[in-house]
Amino acid sequence: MTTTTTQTRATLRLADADSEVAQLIAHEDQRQRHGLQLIASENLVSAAVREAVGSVFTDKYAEGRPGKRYYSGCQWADEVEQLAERRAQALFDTDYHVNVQPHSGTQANLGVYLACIKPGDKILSMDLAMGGHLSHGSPYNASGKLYSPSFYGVSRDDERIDYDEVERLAAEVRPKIIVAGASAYPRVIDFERFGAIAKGVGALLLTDIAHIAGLVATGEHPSPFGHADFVTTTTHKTLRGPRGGMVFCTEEHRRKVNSAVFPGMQGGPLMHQIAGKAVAFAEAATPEFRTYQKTVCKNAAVLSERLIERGFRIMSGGTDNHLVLLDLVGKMTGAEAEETLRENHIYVNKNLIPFDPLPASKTSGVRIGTPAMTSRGLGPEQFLAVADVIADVLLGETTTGRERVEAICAHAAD
Ligand code: DSN
Repeated sequence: MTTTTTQTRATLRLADADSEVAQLIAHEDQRQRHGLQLIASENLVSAAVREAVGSVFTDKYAEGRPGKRYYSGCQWADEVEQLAERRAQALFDTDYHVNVQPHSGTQANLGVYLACIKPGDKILSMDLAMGGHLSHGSPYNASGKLYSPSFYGVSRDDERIDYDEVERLAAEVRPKIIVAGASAYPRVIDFERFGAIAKGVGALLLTDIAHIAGLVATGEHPSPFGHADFVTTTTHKTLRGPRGGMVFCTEEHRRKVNSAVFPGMQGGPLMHQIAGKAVAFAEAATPEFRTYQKTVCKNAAVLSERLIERGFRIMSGGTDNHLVLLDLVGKMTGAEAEETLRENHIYVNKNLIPFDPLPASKTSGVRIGTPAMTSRGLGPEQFLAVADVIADVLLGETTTGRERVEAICAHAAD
Protein backbone atom coordinates (compact mmCIF):
# COMPACT_ATOMS: atom_id res chain seq x y z
CA MET A 1 0.00 0.00 0.00
CA THR A 2 1.36 3.42 -0.84
CA THR A 3 1.17 6.24 1.63
CA THR A 4 0.57 9.81 0.71
CA THR A 5 1.53 12.92 2.58
CA THR A 6 -1.26 15.33 3.24
CA GLN A 7 -0.21 18.93 3.60
CA THR A 8 -2.43 20.84 5.93
CA ARG A 9 -1.60 24.21 7.37
CA ALA A 10 -2.28 22.92 10.86
CA THR A 11 0.55 20.38 10.67
CA LEU A 12 3.18 22.66 9.18
CA ARG A 13 5.38 23.50 12.16
CA LEU A 14 9.01 23.84 11.22
CA ALA A 15 10.52 22.63 14.49
CA ASP A 16 8.63 19.33 14.13
CA ALA A 17 8.85 19.03 10.38
CA ASP A 18 12.54 19.84 9.99
CA SER A 19 14.58 20.30 13.12
CA GLU A 20 17.80 20.75 11.15
CA VAL A 21 16.59 23.86 9.34
CA ALA A 22 14.80 25.08 12.48
CA GLN A 23 18.07 24.89 14.34
CA LEU A 24 19.98 26.80 11.67
CA ILE A 25 17.36 29.54 11.79
CA ALA A 26 17.71 29.64 15.58
CA HIS A 27 21.49 29.97 15.22
CA GLU A 28 21.10 32.84 12.78
CA ASP A 29 18.62 34.50 15.11
CA GLN A 30 21.19 34.33 17.93
CA ARG A 31 23.98 35.62 15.68
CA GLN A 32 21.85 38.62 14.79
CA ARG A 33 20.82 39.32 18.39
CA HIS A 34 24.32 39.03 19.84
CA GLY A 35 26.32 40.85 17.19
CA LEU A 36 26.61 44.26 15.61
CA GLN A 37 25.03 44.05 12.16
CA LEU A 38 26.83 46.83 10.33
CA ILE A 39 26.63 45.67 6.75
CA ALA A 40 25.40 48.80 4.99
CA SER A 41 22.97 46.96 2.72
CA GLU A 42 21.26 45.03 5.51
CA ASN A 43 18.39 45.90 7.79
CA LEU A 44 15.95 44.17 10.14
CA VAL A 45 12.33 43.91 9.03
CA SER A 46 9.34 44.18 11.33
CA ALA A 47 7.43 41.12 12.52
CA ALA A 48 4.55 42.31 10.32
CA VAL A 49 6.73 42.23 7.19
CA ARG A 50 8.02 38.79 8.12
CA GLU A 51 4.49 37.51 8.65
CA ALA A 52 3.42 38.75 5.22
CA VAL A 53 6.49 37.15 3.62
CA GLY A 54 5.71 33.87 5.38
CA SER A 55 2.07 33.98 4.31
CA VAL A 56 -0.01 31.82 1.96
CA PHE A 57 0.86 34.14 -0.91
CA THR A 58 4.02 32.06 -1.22
CA ASP A 59 1.81 29.39 -2.80
CA LYS A 60 0.33 31.53 -5.53
CA TYR A 61 1.37 31.79 -9.15
CA ALA A 62 0.41 35.12 -10.67
CA GLU A 63 2.38 35.57 -13.89
CA GLY A 64 1.30 38.73 -15.64
CA ARG A 65 0.08 42.05 -14.34
CA PRO A 66 -2.82 42.74 -11.95
CA GLY A 67 -6.05 42.11 -13.87
CA LYS A 68 -4.18 40.39 -16.73
CA ARG A 69 -2.80 37.18 -15.29
CA TYR A 70 -1.99 33.88 -16.89
CA TYR A 71 -3.44 32.00 -13.91
CA SER A 72 -6.80 31.84 -12.23
CA GLY A 73 -7.54 32.68 -8.61
CA CYS A 74 -5.49 35.87 -8.60
CA GLN A 75 -8.07 38.25 -7.16
CA TRP A 76 -6.26 38.72 -3.85
CA ALA A 77 -2.86 38.69 -5.51
CA ASP A 78 -4.12 41.47 -7.78
CA GLU A 79 -5.29 43.50 -4.82
CA VAL A 80 -2.14 43.09 -2.80
CA GLU A 81 0.06 43.98 -5.78
CA GLN A 82 -2.01 47.07 -6.60
CA LEU A 83 -1.90 48.07 -2.95
CA ALA A 84 1.90 47.77 -2.98
CA GLU A 85 2.05 49.89 -6.14
CA ARG A 86 -0.18 52.62 -4.72
CA ARG A 87 1.77 52.69 -1.49
CA ALA A 88 5.10 52.86 -3.34
CA GLN A 89 3.91 55.83 -5.41
CA ALA A 90 2.54 57.60 -2.34
CA LEU A 91 5.74 56.96 -0.40
CA PHE A 92 7.91 58.58 -3.03
CA ASP A 93 5.25 61.17 -3.82
CA THR A 94 5.35 60.33 -7.50
CA ASP A 95 3.02 59.59 -10.37
CA TYR A 96 5.70 57.56 -12.18
CA HIS A 97 4.48 54.11 -13.13
CA VAL A 98 5.77 51.43 -10.76
CA ASN A 99 6.31 47.70 -11.13
CA VAL A 100 6.93 45.93 -7.81
CA GLN A 101 7.69 42.51 -9.28
CA PRO A 102 11.50 42.57 -9.68
CA HIS A 103 13.00 39.91 -7.43
CA SER A 104 16.02 42.12 -6.71
CA GLY A 105 17.68 45.41 -7.53
CA THR A 106 19.80 43.69 -10.17
CA GLN A 107 16.67 42.29 -11.84
CA ALA A 108 15.16 45.78 -11.78
CA ASN A 109 18.23 47.25 -13.50
CA LEU A 110 18.45 44.46 -16.05
CA GLY A 111 14.74 44.97 -16.72
CA VAL A 112 15.38 48.64 -17.54
CA TYR A 113 18.21 47.81 -19.94
CA LEU A 114 16.10 45.14 -21.60
CA ALA A 115 13.27 47.63 -21.97
CA CYS A 116 15.18 50.50 -23.48
CA ILE A 117 18.53 49.54 -24.99
CA LYS A 118 19.84 46.84 -27.30
CA PRO A 119 22.82 44.50 -26.91
CA GLY A 120 25.98 46.41 -27.73
CA ASP A 121 24.49 49.80 -26.80
CA LYS A 122 26.55 52.11 -24.62
CA ILE A 123 26.01 52.62 -20.88
CA LEU A 124 27.79 55.23 -18.77
CA SER A 125 27.84 54.40 -15.06
CA MET A 126 29.87 54.60 -11.87
CA ASP A 127 32.84 52.26 -11.72
CA LEU A 128 32.28 49.32 -9.36
CA ALA A 129 35.75 49.95 -7.94
CA MET A 130 34.71 53.52 -7.06
CA GLY A 131 31.45 52.59 -5.38
CA GLY A 132 29.19 51.52 -8.26
CA HIS A 133 27.38 48.21 -8.60
CA LEU A 134 27.81 44.95 -10.52
CA SER A 135 24.57 45.51 -12.43
CA HIS A 136 25.82 48.85 -13.75
CA GLY A 137 27.99 47.26 -16.42
CA SER A 138 30.52 45.07 -14.62
CA PRO A 139 32.15 42.57 -16.98
CA TYR A 140 31.14 39.85 -14.51
CA ASN A 141 27.44 40.73 -14.81
CA ALA A 142 25.04 40.38 -17.74
CA SER A 143 24.94 44.20 -17.91
CA GLY A 144 28.63 44.25 -18.84
CA LYS A 145 28.48 41.22 -21.10
CA LEU A 146 25.47 42.37 -23.15
CA TYR A 147 26.06 46.11 -23.30
CA SER A 148 29.04 48.34 -23.80
CA PRO A 149 29.87 50.17 -20.57
CA SER A 150 32.08 53.16 -19.86
CA PHE A 151 32.66 54.37 -16.34
CA TYR A 152 32.99 57.53 -14.33
CA GLY A 153 34.42 57.57 -10.82
CA VAL A 154 35.26 59.98 -8.05
CA SER A 155 37.94 62.65 -8.15
CA ARG A 156 41.27 61.99 -6.46
CA ASP A 157 41.04 65.29 -4.59
CA ASP A 158 37.87 64.96 -2.61
CA GLU A 159 36.69 61.44 -3.52
CA ARG A 160 33.35 62.79 -4.68
CA ILE A 161 31.69 62.40 -8.05
CA ASP A 162 33.17 64.97 -10.41
CA TYR A 163 30.09 66.09 -12.35
CA ASP A 164 32.12 68.05 -14.88
CA GLU A 165 34.02 64.87 -15.64
CA VAL A 166 30.74 62.92 -15.98
CA GLU A 167 29.54 65.60 -18.41
CA ARG A 168 32.76 65.40 -20.41
CA LEU A 169 32.59 61.60 -20.57
CA ALA A 170 28.92 61.68 -21.55
CA ALA A 171 29.72 64.01 -24.45
CA GLU A 172 32.61 61.77 -25.52
CA VAL A 173 30.90 58.38 -25.11
CA ARG A 174 27.37 59.39 -26.20
CA PRO A 175 25.75 56.60 -24.15
CA LYS A 176 22.17 55.46 -24.68
CA ILE A 177 21.70 55.41 -20.93
CA ILE A 178 23.46 56.97 -17.96
CA VAL A 179 23.26 55.21 -14.61
CA ALA A 180 23.45 57.27 -11.42
CA GLY A 181 23.61 55.37 -8.16
CA ALA A 182 26.06 53.51 -5.97
CA SER A 183 26.50 50.80 -3.41
CA ALA A 184 29.47 52.32 -1.59
CA TYR A 185 29.31 56.09 -1.92
CA PRO A 186 28.82 58.08 1.30
CA ARG A 187 27.88 61.41 -0.25
CA VAL A 188 24.74 63.01 -1.68
CA ILE A 189 24.23 62.26 -5.36
CA ASP A 190 23.11 65.23 -7.44
CA PHE A 191 20.33 63.65 -9.48
CA GLU A 192 19.30 66.99 -10.91
CA ARG A 193 22.75 67.49 -12.40
CA PHE A 194 22.70 63.93 -13.75
CA GLY A 195 19.33 64.68 -15.34
CA ALA A 196 20.76 67.75 -17.06
CA ILE A 197 23.83 65.82 -18.25
CA ALA A 198 21.66 63.02 -19.67
CA LYS A 199 19.37 65.48 -21.46
CA GLY A 200 22.37 67.33 -22.86
CA VAL A 201 23.55 64.23 -24.71
CA GLY A 202 20.16 62.73 -25.50
CA ALA A 203 20.66 59.81 -23.08
CA LEU A 204 18.12 58.19 -20.82
CA LEU A 205 18.76 58.42 -17.08
CA LEU A 206 18.46 55.46 -14.73
CA THR A 207 18.86 56.35 -11.08
CA ASP A 208 19.48 53.35 -8.84
CA ILE A 209 18.56 54.38 -5.29
CA ALA A 210 18.86 50.88 -3.77
CA HIS A 211 21.03 52.03 -0.88
CA ILE A 212 19.37 55.34 -0.14
CA ALA A 213 15.69 54.58 -0.85
CA GLY A 214 14.70 55.04 2.80
CA LEU A 215 16.52 58.37 2.88
CA VAL A 216 14.86 59.51 -0.34
CA ALA A 217 11.42 58.45 0.90
CA THR A 218 11.82 60.58 4.01
CA GLY A 219 13.54 63.60 2.51
CA GLU A 220 16.98 62.85 3.94
CA HIS A 221 18.36 62.67 0.40
CA PRO A 222 17.15 64.62 -2.66
CA SER A 223 14.73 62.68 -4.83
CA PRO A 224 15.52 61.59 -8.40
CA PHE A 225 11.85 61.75 -9.43
CA GLY A 226 11.35 64.43 -12.02
CA HIS A 227 14.97 64.11 -13.19
CA ALA A 228 15.19 60.43 -14.17
CA ASP A 229 13.45 58.29 -16.78
CA PHE A 230 13.79 55.24 -14.53
CA VAL A 231 14.23 54.83 -10.78
CA THR A 232 15.15 51.39 -9.48
CA THR A 233 15.64 50.24 -5.94
CA THR A 234 15.86 47.28 -3.69
CA THR A 235 13.28 47.15 -0.92
CA HIS A 236 15.40 45.68 1.86
CA LYS A 237 18.18 48.15 2.57
CA THR A 238 17.44 51.53 4.18
CA LEU A 239 13.82 51.03 3.07
CA ARG A 240 13.59 48.16 5.60
CA GLY A 241 11.28 45.90 3.64
CA PRO A 242 11.58 42.30 2.50
CA ARG A 243 14.30 41.34 0.03
CA GLY A 244 13.34 42.42 -3.45
CA GLY A 245 13.34 45.20 -5.99
CA MET A 246 11.05 47.54 -7.87
CA VAL A 247 11.23 49.83 -10.84
CA PHE A 248 9.59 53.19 -11.49
CA CYS A 249 9.46 54.76 -14.94
CA THR A 250 7.88 57.66 -16.74
CA GLU A 251 4.63 56.89 -18.54
CA GLU A 252 6.19 56.49 -21.98
CA HIS A 253 8.26 53.51 -20.78
CA ARG A 254 5.45 51.75 -18.88
CA ARG A 255 4.60 49.07 -21.46
CA LYS A 256 8.21 48.16 -22.26
CA VAL A 257 9.26 48.03 -18.61
CA ASN A 258 6.34 45.80 -17.68
CA SER A 259 7.06 43.32 -20.44
CA ALA A 260 10.81 43.46 -19.75
CA VAL A 261 10.22 42.44 -16.12
CA PHE A 262 7.79 39.70 -17.18
CA PRO A 263 8.19 37.75 -19.39
CA GLY A 264 11.51 39.31 -20.43
CA MET A 265 13.44 39.01 -17.21
CA GLN A 266 11.47 36.84 -14.82
CA GLY A 267 8.72 34.28 -14.50
CA GLY A 268 6.05 34.47 -11.82
CA PRO A 269 6.26 37.28 -9.29
CA LEU A 270 6.98 36.36 -5.68
CA MET A 271 3.59 37.31 -4.29
CA HIS A 272 4.60 36.76 -0.66
CA GLN A 273 7.48 39.21 -1.13
CA ILE A 274 5.10 41.67 -2.78
CA ALA A 275 2.75 41.39 0.22
CA GLY A 276 5.75 42.13 2.44
CA LYS A 277 6.69 45.11 0.25
CA ALA A 278 3.17 46.52 0.68
CA VAL A 279 3.50 46.26 4.47
CA ALA A 280 6.95 47.87 4.44
CA PHE A 281 5.83 50.79 2.25
CA ALA A 282 3.07 51.60 4.75
CA GLU A 283 5.57 51.43 7.60
CA ALA A 284 7.94 53.72 5.71
CA ALA A 285 5.21 56.35 5.39
CA THR A 286 4.97 56.84 9.17
CA PRO A 287 6.51 59.68 11.20
CA GLU A 288 8.48 57.03 13.16
CA PHE A 289 10.22 55.95 9.99
CA ARG A 290 11.15 59.54 9.21
CA THR A 291 12.73 59.87 12.66
CA TYR A 292 14.45 56.52 12.15
CA GLN A 293 16.10 57.71 8.90
CA LYS A 294 17.33 60.88 10.56
CA THR A 295 18.91 58.75 13.27
CA VAL A 296 20.45 56.42 10.67
CA CYS A 297 22.29 59.43 9.18
CA LYS A 298 23.17 60.95 12.55
CA ASN A 299 24.60 57.63 13.71
CA ALA A 300 26.73 57.31 10.58
CA ALA A 301 28.05 60.85 11.11
CA VAL A 302 28.94 60.07 14.74
CA LEU A 303 30.60 56.81 13.71
CA SER A 304 32.62 58.58 11.06
CA GLU A 305 33.72 61.45 13.32
CA ARG A 306 34.77 59.10 16.09
CA LEU A 307 36.76 56.84 13.78
CA ILE A 308 38.56 59.91 12.43
CA GLU A 309 39.35 60.97 16.03
CA ARG A 310 40.73 57.48 16.57
CA GLY A 311 43.19 57.94 13.70
CA PHE A 312 41.40 56.31 10.78
CA ARG A 313 40.98 57.82 7.35
CA ILE A 314 37.42 57.89 6.08
CA MET A 315 36.73 58.08 2.36
CA SER A 316 35.80 61.67 1.38
CA GLY A 317 36.35 62.75 4.99
CA GLY A 318 32.90 61.79 6.25
CA THR A 319 29.38 60.83 5.25
CA ASP A 320 26.05 62.34 4.28
CA ASN A 321 24.13 59.09 4.40
CA HIS A 322 23.95 55.69 6.12
CA LEU A 323 27.47 54.42 5.50
CA VAL A 324 31.13 55.12 5.94
CA LEU A 325 34.08 53.68 4.04
CA LEU A 326 37.07 53.08 6.22
CA ASP A 327 40.47 53.31 4.54
CA LEU A 328 42.87 50.76 6.07
CA VAL A 329 45.92 51.37 3.89
CA GLY A 330 49.07 50.91 5.98
CA LYS A 331 47.14 49.06 8.70
CA MET A 332 45.69 45.85 7.24
CA THR A 333 43.62 44.66 4.28
CA GLY A 334 39.86 44.94 4.21
CA ALA A 335 39.63 41.15 4.26
CA GLU A 336 41.73 40.98 7.42
CA ALA A 337 39.68 43.70 9.07
CA GLU A 338 36.41 41.99 8.16
CA GLU A 339 37.64 38.74 9.71
CA THR A 340 39.06 40.38 12.85
CA LEU A 341 35.80 42.22 13.42
CA ARG A 342 33.74 39.08 12.72
CA GLU A 343 35.66 37.22 15.41
CA ASN A 344 34.40 39.91 17.77
CA HIS A 345 30.81 39.58 16.51
CA ILE A 346 30.99 42.80 14.50
CA TYR A 347 29.78 42.31 10.93
CA VAL A 348 30.98 44.59 8.11
CA ASN A 349 32.14 43.86 4.58
CA LYS A 350 35.51 44.33 2.95
CA ASN A 351 35.16 46.95 0.25
CA LEU A 352 37.29 48.53 -2.42
CA ILE A 353 38.15 52.15 -1.74
CA PRO A 354 38.68 54.61 -4.61
CA PHE A 355 41.96 53.92 -6.44
CA ASP A 356 42.42 50.78 -4.37
CA PRO A 357 45.71 49.03 -5.14
CA LEU A 358 44.29 45.67 -3.96
CA PRO A 359 41.85 43.31 -5.70
CA ALA A 360 38.20 42.93 -4.65
CA SER A 361 39.01 39.69 -2.83
CA LYS A 362 41.29 41.61 -0.43
CA THR A 363 40.55 45.35 -0.69
CA SER A 364 41.99 48.21 1.34
CA GLY A 365 38.79 49.17 3.08
CA VAL A 366 35.65 48.13 4.89
CA ARG A 367 32.15 49.51 4.46
CA ILE A 368 30.20 50.14 7.65
CA GLY A 369 26.49 50.96 7.74
CA THR A 370 24.09 52.05 10.43
CA PRO A 371 20.57 50.99 9.23
CA ALA A 372 20.26 47.62 11.02
CA MET A 373 21.56 48.65 14.44
CA THR A 374 19.54 51.86 14.28
CA SER A 375 16.50 49.61 13.75
CA ARG A 376 17.44 48.00 17.07
CA GLY A 377 17.22 51.41 18.71
CA LEU A 378 20.88 52.42 18.93
CA GLY A 379 21.39 56.18 18.92
CA PRO A 380 24.44 58.44 18.62
CA GLU A 381 25.64 57.70 22.14
CA GLN A 382 25.73 53.96 21.51
CA PHE A 383 27.35 54.53 18.13
CA LEU A 384 30.24 56.22 19.90
CA ALA A 385 30.73 52.95 21.75
CA VAL A 386 30.38 51.06 18.46
CA ALA A 387 33.09 53.24 16.89
CA ASP A 388 35.37 52.73 19.86
CA VAL A 389 35.05 48.97 19.90
CA ILE A 390 35.71 48.84 16.14
CA ALA A 391 38.77 51.06 16.56
CA ASP A 392 40.10 49.11 19.54
CA VAL A 393 39.62 45.75 17.81
CA LEU A 394 41.31 46.92 14.61
CA LEU A 395 44.17 48.59 16.47
CA GLY A 396 44.62 45.54 18.70
CA GLU A 397 43.88 47.61 21.80
CA THR A 398 41.28 45.38 23.44
CA THR A 399 40.90 41.77 24.43
CA THR A 400 37.29 42.19 25.46
CA GLY A 401 35.70 43.06 22.12
CA ARG A 402 33.04 40.36 22.36
CA GLU A 403 31.98 41.39 25.86
CA ARG A 404 31.73 45.02 24.80
CA VAL A 405 29.63 44.02 21.78
CA GLU A 406 27.43 41.93 24.05
CA ALA A 407 26.94 44.91 26.35
CA ILE A 408 25.89 47.13 23.43
CA CYS A 409 23.50 44.43 22.19
CA ALA A 410 22.03 44.04 25.67
CA HIS A 411 20.85 47.64 25.46
CA ALA A 412 19.42 47.19 21.98
CA ALA A 413 15.89 46.09 21.19
CA ASP A 414 15.35 42.46 20.14
N1 DSN B 1 25.02 43.49 -2.26
C1 DSN B 1 24.51 44.83 -2.18
C2 DSN B 1 25.34 45.68 -1.31
O1 DSN B 1 25.87 45.16 -0.37
O2 DSN B 1 25.46 46.87 -1.54
C3 DSN B 1 24.34 45.42 -3.50
O3 DSN B 1 23.68 44.50 -4.31
